[in-house]
Order: sequence, then structure tokens, then C-alpha cells
Amino acid sequence: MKKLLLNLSILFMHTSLMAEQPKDWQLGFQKAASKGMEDIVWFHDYMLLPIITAITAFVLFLVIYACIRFRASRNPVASQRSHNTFIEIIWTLVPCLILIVMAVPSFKVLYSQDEIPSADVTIKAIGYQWYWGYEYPDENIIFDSYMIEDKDLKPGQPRLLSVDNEIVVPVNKVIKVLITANDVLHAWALPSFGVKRDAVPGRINETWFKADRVGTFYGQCSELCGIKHAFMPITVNVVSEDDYNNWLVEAKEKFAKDYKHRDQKIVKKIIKEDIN
Ligand SMILES: [Cu+2]
Repeated sequence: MKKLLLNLSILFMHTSLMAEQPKDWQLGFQKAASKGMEDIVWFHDYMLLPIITAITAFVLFLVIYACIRFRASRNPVASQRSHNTFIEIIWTLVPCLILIVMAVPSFKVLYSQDEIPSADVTIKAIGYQWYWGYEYPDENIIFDSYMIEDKDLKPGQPRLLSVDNEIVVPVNKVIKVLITANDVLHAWALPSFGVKRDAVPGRINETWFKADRVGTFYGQCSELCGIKHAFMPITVNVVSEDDYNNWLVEAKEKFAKDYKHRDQKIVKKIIKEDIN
């Protein structure tokens, strides 16, 4: 019975993990897990795709029509027409209108990504050759996150996407991510949240997401950063508020950043030296 339950839990874990990562022969986006990504998917599926399809079909029709209607055998004497003011106005105005129609929802999505609501949790992601380092500045937590090698994978852990130390965040909370790099350009990207930002040495970029369901979500470094670029995945574990608080207690022990105490010691030392 115990074994059966274990197998079932592994099976469940596996399918739940499968939902948040790329699938074989996948064509579209990964399933959205945030409002930001839902907006992006809507913009792509109901705005860009229909417009692109219509334009492609129309141009194909024009090409075929011109080939048949204006073929040499049907027009032994070539037309001398060089321009037509009306049609030139039309083919300038219509693309302008299409661009304006596309720009409105596009800017809406862009600004919603850019304007960060007041954050519940702040995470700092630092790109290294070739792994990610994370910090929870408000919680005094710091840790590194390395990819798990094929030979060490446990059942249910996807290859090239699983890491040893996952980021843990609460569900339905605004997570602000500060992104930087320590050596070369990297990019912190998580498709299900619609998040992708360059990690630039000496500069801090920021982005945010609000995961709308519990689960494990996978992303990858998305800026070519060297020979092991493909081996620095990102794993985010979205959990309930209670589970997050439990994790915090554990993480504060396990990943404690001792800077606070060190800084206090340095201050004391400086004051002491100044007095003397
Ligand atoms: Cu990279």
C-alpha cells in the first residue's frame, strides 16, 4: 500500500511538473501562470496571429492574381502605367492603421510589465558562469542554484531544468526580481510568468510576476553566456503562504547571510579606532 501511494505520488508529481515545462512537439506558449503572461498570450493569439495570417493570405492572393492576370501571353503589349496616387495613399495608410491597432494593446502589456506594484517578496537573481545565485535581501537569505546532473536526477525531475536549490515564492503575491550578473551577460527568463530580463554586470534590471497557482515552474538563461549556457536553468517553486513561511524559517538557518553581524562588527571596529 505504502509503495502504491509512493508510486502514485511520483506519478502525480511527474504530471504536475510536466504541465509547467516545454513539451515534445510543442508549438504554442507554455501555459500561463500569471496575469502578465495571460496578456501576452492574448495579444499573440487574438491580435498578432490573425493580423499576420490575414496579411500573408492577402499578399499570397495578390501574387497569384498578378501572375495570372498580368502574364505575358495575355498582355502582349506592356502597360505604360507608372503610378496611381489613390492606391499609393491606400497602401501607406492601411499599414499605418494596422500598426496603430497593434500598438495600443502592445503598449498596455509593456507598461504593465514595467510598472512594478508594491512588492510582497523581493528576490535578487545574479547570473554567474554558469549558475544562478539568489538573494532574499529582506530575509537575509543567500544561496546558489546549480543544475542537477543527469546521473543525479530523481524521478519527476526534468533533465536540464532541475536545480539543487529552488527559488520558493508564495502564490498570489507580487514578487519583484532584481536581476544582475557577475561576469558576462545572462538573462533571467521564465516563460509561464511572461518574464525575461537581461542580467548585466554592474547594472540592476528589475521585473515582477504574480503566480496565480501553486506548482514548479522552469526557465532557462536566455542570453548566450558561454560554453555552459544551456546548463544554468531556473526553477521556481510556487507554494502556499503557510508553506512559504515554513520554508523561510528553514532557509534563514540554511542559507543565512551573515553580513548584518559582520557590518556591525566593522562599524564597531571603526568607531573604536576613531576614538583611539
Ligand atoms: Cu546564459
